[in-house]
Parts: sequence; C-alpha cells; structure tokens
Amino acid sequence: MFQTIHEAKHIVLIAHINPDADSLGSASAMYTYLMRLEKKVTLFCVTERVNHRLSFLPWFDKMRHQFPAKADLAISFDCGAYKRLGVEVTVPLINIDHHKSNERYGTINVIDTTAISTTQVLFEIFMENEIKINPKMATALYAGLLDDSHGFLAPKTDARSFKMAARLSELKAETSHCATALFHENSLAALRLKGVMFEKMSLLFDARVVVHLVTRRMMDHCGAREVDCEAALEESMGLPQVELALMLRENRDGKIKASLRSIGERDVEVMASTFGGGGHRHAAGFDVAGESLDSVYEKALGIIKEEMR
Ligand SMILES: [Mn+2]
Repeated sequence: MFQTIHEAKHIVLIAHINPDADSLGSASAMYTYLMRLEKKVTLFCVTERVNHRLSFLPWFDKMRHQFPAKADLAISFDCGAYKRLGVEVTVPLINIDHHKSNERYGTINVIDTTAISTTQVLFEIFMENEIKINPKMATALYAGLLDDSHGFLAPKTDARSFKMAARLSELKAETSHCATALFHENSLAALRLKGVMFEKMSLLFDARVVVHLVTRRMMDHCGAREVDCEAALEESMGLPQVELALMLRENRDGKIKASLRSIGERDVEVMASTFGGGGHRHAAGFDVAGESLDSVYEKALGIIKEEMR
C-alpha cells in the first residue's frame, strides 16, 4: 500500500455517500499524512450537504464534490460496497475498511473486519509503520472510533478500543470536542423529528421489534435532514424488550432507505443482504428504488417474521 502511495502524485480520498465520522475521520487523518509527503490531495465526497456536525474534523472545508480528472490514485474509507463511493473510479483504488460485507472492489484491499472502526484499521497501520500521528490526525482517528463504538457503548467495544483511545489521548486528540460535536449538539429540527418518530413508532412481537416509518412529509414538516433519523433509531434500542429495530425512510431521491439495528444473537447484516444491502451484525441497511414505503415495509416485515419465529 505505501509503495503505491509513494509512487502516486495526485491522490483522491473518498468518503462514502452521506459520510459519517468514521469515513470522513479516516480520510482526514490520511489527508494530513499525505500533506506531509507533499502529495497533491483531494478530499472527495459525492454528497453535497454533509452533516454539519462533522465540520470539526480537520480539512472538512477542503471537501470537493467533483472527482478530479487528473488524479492517479484513489483511496476509499469505510465503504463496504462499491456503489457507496457514489462515483465510477477508473484509477487504481486502495479500499480501506472494516465491514464484513466489503466487496473487495479495490486494486488493493486493506480490510480488517475485527476492527471497530475504519479509523482503527488506519491507526494500526500508522503505528505499525511508525508514522507519526500529530494532534490533527489523532482527533480525526478518535472521532471515527468514538462514533462507530457509539461512545464506547457498542458490544464490539473492547480493550483494543480503549487502548487506541488512550494512545490517541496521549497524542493530543481533542476527545471532549469530538464527544460534544458528535453526541451533544442538537438541532431543533432533529429534536422535533425525534418527537414525531417516537409518537408514530410501532412495537411488534411483544415489543421485541421496533418499527419507524419516516415519510418525506414528516421530514419536511420538521425541517429535518436524513441523518437526523438515526438518533431516534438508536435510542429506541434502549427499550427494555427490544431486540430488533427497523427504520424505513423516504429519501429525497425517491429511494426507500432501510436501517436495521439489533442486539445479541440477531444478525441484521444477513437480513439486509437479502435486499442487496450490507453492514455489520448489529447495524445494517439497504435501499430500494422504485417502490413505495408500504411495499418495502411489507417485504421487510416478511423477513422480520421469519427472524422472530
Ligand atoms: Mn465504520
């Protein structure tokens, strides 16, 4: 991987569609490293309205939404599926990720499915190769760790996560800044949407399954963004009996976006894959084009019934 990087002149760092702190944090840390190597670097993300909570990440302002024509290498971060890149990549591609469902679409694939975040994959590569992690890089790497571990609450959180956090803290990561930006800042629109979502939420199978159906109308009424839905979904997993949660949302592009969450033995990645989606055991998703919310719901319910039988 490093030889390929050293030989390249203009490198594009790709964060996935609707990027999260893990994808963008990984790209940000790599950006700093490549600047040190005096490379020409472009931070690319096809999504134009990126979640503003992530604006604390170094190089956020450098993000571009046009893929540069003259690039000779691309590196993708946290993109399990090729289509999540949101662009046709015709140059050599390094695929750095931790999703079990990764399609291995890269020229070089650096995938560690035991890692809790893509920033953990990158952090360990930097450590192994004795690459100096400065405070900017430490903050970006910590952001991905914090977000993907849901603030160190996710079941996958372990000694390896805490060791990484400790090391990044020593390296001057702005840990409390990351926590505030990712978990404490709230918009009025997001809070309003949460209220509406919990009012409309249904509980099925003796309250072991939560369903949120989020219409375009609900989103527009609250002025909420697509990313604002996720918080309510996560919170509903805290209900005492809940083992599985499904959220279906009408996206602005007309697609139906499904998000699944589970705890314990239930594997939502398998469920999502029956719809051509992917993700992790406890958090997965898929999207469907050309169908109504109700028809996707009916199909998803069929799969859930199978699962809960
Ligand atoms: Mn991730």
